[in-house]
Amino acid sequence: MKFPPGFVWGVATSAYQIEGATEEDGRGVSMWDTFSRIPGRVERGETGEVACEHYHRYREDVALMADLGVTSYRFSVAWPRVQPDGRGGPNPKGLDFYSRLVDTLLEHGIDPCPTLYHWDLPQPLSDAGGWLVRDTAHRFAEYAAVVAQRLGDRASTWITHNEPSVSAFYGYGLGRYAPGEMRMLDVFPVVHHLLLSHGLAVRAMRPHLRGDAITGIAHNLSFGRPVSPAPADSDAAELLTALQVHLFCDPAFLGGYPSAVLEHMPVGNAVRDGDLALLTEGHDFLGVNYYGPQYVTAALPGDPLPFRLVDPPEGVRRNELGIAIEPAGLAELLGYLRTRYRSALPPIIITENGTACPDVPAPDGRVEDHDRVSYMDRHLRAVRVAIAEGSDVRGYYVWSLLDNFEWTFGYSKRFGLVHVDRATRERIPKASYHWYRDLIAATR
Ligand code: GCO
Repeated sequence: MKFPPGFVWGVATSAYQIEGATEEDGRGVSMWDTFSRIPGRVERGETGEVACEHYHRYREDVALMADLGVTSYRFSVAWPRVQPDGRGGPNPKGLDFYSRLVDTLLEHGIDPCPTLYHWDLPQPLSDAGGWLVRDTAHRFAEYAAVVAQRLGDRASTWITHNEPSVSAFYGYGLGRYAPGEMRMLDVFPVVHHLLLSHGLAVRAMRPHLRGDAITGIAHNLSFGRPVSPAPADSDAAELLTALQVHLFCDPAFLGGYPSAVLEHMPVGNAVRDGDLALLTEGHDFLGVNYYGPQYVTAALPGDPLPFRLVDPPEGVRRNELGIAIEPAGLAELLGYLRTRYRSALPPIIITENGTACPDVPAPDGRVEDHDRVSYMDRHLRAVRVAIAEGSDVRGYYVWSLLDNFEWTFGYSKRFGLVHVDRATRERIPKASYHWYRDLIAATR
């Protein structure tokens, strides 16, 4: 497989999913610490308290990445480590950790790609209303400036938010993720404050960033797919696509919110004068997290949403989380973005792509995850197709380096290229790790 010169090969992780050490070195409490302790929220009552012990084993993990040959590492910074209360003077020990991590990466020739927010809002800010309140966007900008001040001399690719749509819909709409609110589609203020906070953060970070620094958001973008060709199902699928793609990308690339989507969401008075200009700022690239499409049918009477999320139909392959596996959907999505946003669309970085497999080690300790190899191979071929058709894709990050805390699934689902033993945290590279290493070596 050939890729454009300078193509970035990476792996991605997030703080709460791997770090552990949640009570060390002055880290504050995040809304995920709180949420995961509520009985029934996470399988087997698991939490991120220990996770992969990455906070203490980061050198070993960077060595694994160096062997793998990745050119970049996408990690997230835990806001509560940097500002335990979500505001005010920084906690030096928290910042030191990320500074050491960045230095270690650079020693191995790996570019650090920090993400500032992967869902772990400091608890005091969540208690004060979280992303429902505008003040959180200003607090985020202040936090972003603190991190940029410390890491901005060494990191050049910056992501503010990971998947604002998951923050909004899973966190505040469906109650599946922290903070667990069930407002259904009544989450427009959350969406707006998240997107607004990107513009505010980029403005606050700029003075501290290197001249060659680029900034963007990682959105999870996927299509709604109708389970049947019936018009009501197609309409439902179109609405879901609009909620996932248009609602989050139109403000940046078309200069405003999609009015058809807003008919389904109470807008209130969240948008103030000057906000729309801020929404278009700081998009040097678009981060695309792609796993697979979401199947839907028309809503039934009494449903809380204007569509019904359903499992993929018979015959569609799915991963351990039940997500449909459709590599061609990635090329289709990239084409859709080209057509919808034309010259306003910046270069794209695939900031996450990966799958969960059973991954049971054989008696000799090897993990032969051939399904993951096939998943990555087919998705990278889809990226090639999109590039040939005109997409400007600059890089690809596998989700994830390590088996980790998979949110409400706890540790029961494995996404890693590296197997992590749940009792000893011993790391064992899987077959997919070796495959990815060979691929990177062959393409460089
Ligand atoms: C996401 C998150 C990851 C998940 C992954 C698998 O993109 O949803 O970045 O934290 O672990 O997506 O569900």
